[in-house]
Amino acid sequence: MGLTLTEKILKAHLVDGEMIKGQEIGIKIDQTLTQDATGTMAYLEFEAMGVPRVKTERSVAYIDHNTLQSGFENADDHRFIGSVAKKHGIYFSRPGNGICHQVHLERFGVPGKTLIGSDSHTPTGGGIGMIAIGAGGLDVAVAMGGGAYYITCPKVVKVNLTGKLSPWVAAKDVILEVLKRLSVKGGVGKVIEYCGEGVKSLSVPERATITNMGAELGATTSIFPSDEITREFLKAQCREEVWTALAPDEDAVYDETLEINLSELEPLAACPHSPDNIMGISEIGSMKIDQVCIGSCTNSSLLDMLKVAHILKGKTVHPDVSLSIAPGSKQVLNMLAENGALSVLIDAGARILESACGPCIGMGQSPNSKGISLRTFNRNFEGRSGTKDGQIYLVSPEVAAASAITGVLTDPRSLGDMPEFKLPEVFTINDNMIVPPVAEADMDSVEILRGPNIKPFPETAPLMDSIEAPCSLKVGDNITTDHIMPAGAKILPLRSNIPAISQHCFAVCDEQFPTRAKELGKSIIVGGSNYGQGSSREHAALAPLYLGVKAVLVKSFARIHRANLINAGILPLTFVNEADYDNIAQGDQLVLADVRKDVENGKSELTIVNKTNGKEIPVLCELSGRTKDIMLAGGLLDYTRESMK
Ligand code: MIC
Ligand code: SF4
Repeated sequence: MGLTLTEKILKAHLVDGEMIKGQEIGIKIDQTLTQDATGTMAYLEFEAMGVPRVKTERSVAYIDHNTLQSGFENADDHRFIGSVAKKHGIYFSRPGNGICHQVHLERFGVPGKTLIGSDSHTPTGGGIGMIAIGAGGLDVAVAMGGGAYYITCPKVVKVNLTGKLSPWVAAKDVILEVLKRLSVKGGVGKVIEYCGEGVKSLSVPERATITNMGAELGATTSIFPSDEITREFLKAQCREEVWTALAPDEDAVYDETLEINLSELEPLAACPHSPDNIMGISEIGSMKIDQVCIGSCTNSSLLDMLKVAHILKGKTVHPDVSLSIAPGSKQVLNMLAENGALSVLIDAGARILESACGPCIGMGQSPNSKGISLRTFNRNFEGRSGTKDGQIYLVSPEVAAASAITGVLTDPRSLGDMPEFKLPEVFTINDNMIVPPVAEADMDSVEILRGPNIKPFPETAPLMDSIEAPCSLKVGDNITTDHIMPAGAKILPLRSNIPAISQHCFAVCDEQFPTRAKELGKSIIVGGSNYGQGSSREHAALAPLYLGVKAVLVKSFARIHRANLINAGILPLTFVNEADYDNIAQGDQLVLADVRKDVENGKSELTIVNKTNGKEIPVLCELSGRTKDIMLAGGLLDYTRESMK
């Protein structure tokens, strides 16, 4: 029986377990990446493990998220990460060099290699045939130390692409179509593999847009084959030597298949407040807009920017619209400057932002009250833009640019003929903002620079014998990590200070939660399905840990967040009968008797007694050998320390 491309790469990296779908496997990790908002914590964890030099083939630390320096905190974090990188064998991409995923694709990614990153959009690397997965900071720290990375052996979904995109229809519309069909939880436990004739018509940046936003499906990752188009891209980046041809076997067997005829697609938008709330641009109609933001790791490549410049050429941004543009990397910005496209953008009235995440993570450019904002980004969760009642629509750069001129949502197909946009034969290469680490022999000469905002990892404790605690919070379905641990310009500077950032935990849902949870001492959170979707931020587990949360009981979890809870020593539980969700109210006193003994014995069906209403609620506690030991030890850090003894 032939193998899918996913299975081939996973098999070649398998170091623990068997390739049986649904079972836990450990894979060797070739490359890691971190960004600054998750990086400080990841490097504190790496330091705590006591490994002197990273054991991966390539590890890179990027500064791209917290680049708004309205106080000393972010700048201190940058210095800390830079010094750790220099000492421990990690390449350091300085602020200004670009968004981690864009730069990694350009300068470091290698087809067929495994990459984990402390950012959920790490699957961007799937655009050149990598198995690239988003993970919590602790998992990345362990991988840097040479440890395996554990995932559930995924099902593989084939997306069979046929036809060719029509003029002004974009790669963004492909992934929005997949989201429309599969929803934000449709990818959980799966890898999305793109195949078929249509693949050949998509350039690497287009493929990367699709794999990047596969994160919004909840998928483990997404991947394209590595073919001649991949070779041309790497050659243009002067890295042809890392190319290898990679494809699934002819007779590969897939768990599911999705057919997409590219020729039939039309421009789409993800409407507020979920990336799977999809409508056609023509269906929404010519809605008046207030803001347009172009950029983010989904749509900030040179190709995207050239299309935008073509549309804006000789025009002026509509008087009622604010247009911001953040090119994805220094390479992109530099090439726009060299070929004159930058002055086209400036001429049209675009507000040019530095090459960083910026508005995507609420670092500036929050829209006006009730403002309608078109963004080429990947997430439109409520409040993420920094304006609680902002109405965010996710669209392609083509739709964004066309609408910025007219002031209303505009179908770019009304622009007439589309010229052919081609990638350059050679990109402008200048890696002067990537600092290599010092040689191992010199590492003692590097001083680690710590700022006063950098506080240690919160205290952990081994799993308790029994948990008797009230339900401190009850929430509904599709709770994102942006609900649990909001980001934005005001809160992000606290990422290295768990006691301080915890004060904002669940601020979007219930501002009283942090005080209440702290007063209760220990508590349990109850939620609906797809709990913890979205980002990889382990702060969404570390803040509840600090606030005394011992267990989270939900209908279902998103992958990375569940792993982060286990890594933080918080018990992840699911309802056996979803209807029991109604049998718990906020404030009810819950008892999970003898839980430590049950976990030790590998018992997965446990019972929670609701002492307030007398109901007995069966719950699942699905932990494998390794995750069981992590829970018993009180989290991954304690487990790793113990296993290193
Ligand atoms: C995001 O897009 O939500 C982020 C900010 O990049 C996060 C990481 C973080 O919270 O630091 C992600 O996607 O993992
Ligand atoms: Fe940065 Fe936004 Fe991409 Fe997250 S989704 S890495 S915040 S650009």
